[in-house]
Amino acid sequence: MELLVAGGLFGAYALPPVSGKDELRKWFLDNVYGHAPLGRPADMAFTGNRILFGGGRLKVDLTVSLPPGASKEKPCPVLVMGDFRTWNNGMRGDEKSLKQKRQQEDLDAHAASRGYALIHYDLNEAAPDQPRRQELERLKKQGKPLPPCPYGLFDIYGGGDDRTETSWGTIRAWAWCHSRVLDWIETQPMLDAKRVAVLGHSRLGKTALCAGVTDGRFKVVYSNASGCGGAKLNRMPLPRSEHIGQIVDRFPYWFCKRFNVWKNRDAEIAHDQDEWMGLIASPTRYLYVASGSEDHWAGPQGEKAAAEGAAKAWEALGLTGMGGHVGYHCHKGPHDLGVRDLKLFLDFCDTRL
Ligand code: GTR
Repeated sequence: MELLVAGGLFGAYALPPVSGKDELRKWFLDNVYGHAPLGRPADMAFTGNRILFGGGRLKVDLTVSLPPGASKEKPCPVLVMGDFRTWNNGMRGDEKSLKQKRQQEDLDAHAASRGYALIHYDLNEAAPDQPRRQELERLKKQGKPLPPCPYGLFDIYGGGDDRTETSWGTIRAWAWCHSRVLDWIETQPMLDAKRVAVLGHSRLGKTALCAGVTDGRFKVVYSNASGCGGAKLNRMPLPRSEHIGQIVDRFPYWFCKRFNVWKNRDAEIAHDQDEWMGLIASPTRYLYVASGSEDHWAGPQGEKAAAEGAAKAWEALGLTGMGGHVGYHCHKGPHDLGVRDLKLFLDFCDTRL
């Protein structure tokens, strides 16, 4: 068959289209995000709101905001997200970082006022938002001794220097870490581990989708302005939006190496992001997608069309897609996740989570 021929239509490494849920998930992990090398690690431990990996060599601290009146008798639903400190490779004292911090605090307060716990954390602690070499240079410049795992989870579980074509990229590693947060939630009596939503904005929206597809314990999955590699259709011609070539050139470490095969071939990619999100479909699970009307880089039309495409996976199960198991809104304005978005998302969750 033509698609299997090395160097043929789909290139030497790209895998041909597949059918079947497991095969499809594998296709996306092989071609786009890479595979996590393990599930729940034996060397993980919890202490307070801290997750320790590799026998304590790496720590991830969770910020937990609880709604008033949360108790063991009435455990509350939970929202998990990577927080805005992930931008710029961590918080700095500059105005942009401070604005992101305030934005996160507003989200925490709104979630609490609606009866939801919100857990967020700096994903740089799990895997720095930088290529390895740059991260090491950054740390060396600080003049302090290097931490035990300067490149986070990759230094403990592999896939850094020894990266293969299909090793996990940073988005997959972050999504894996969201699953470990869910492991932690399962130990917390005030939190209802059966009612957990995973969400995120932009690169963290791509991450939320990856967590939702790879871990069926997340009941609701919300991508906000995730664009290319997230909720946007690659095949839809949207000249002002980000394309695969641009994202792999700027952020090669977010994806597996093999994603390069699809560079400048967006229109012919074997499977598109509606199929990726459709993998979340089940009678008990829900998808929510949001965009910004002026966010041309993320491609709002491509995100809406992908949500509609994904909704067909629920319809195939005899369920209502859009407006039922799948929600969508587009705020007027730019690339952003604000209280106005969280409000609409929680309206969706109130009757589903
Ligand atoms: C952009 C990138 C996008 C997007 C965004 C973000 O520079 O091109 O894919 O995810 O960053 O995370 O803010």
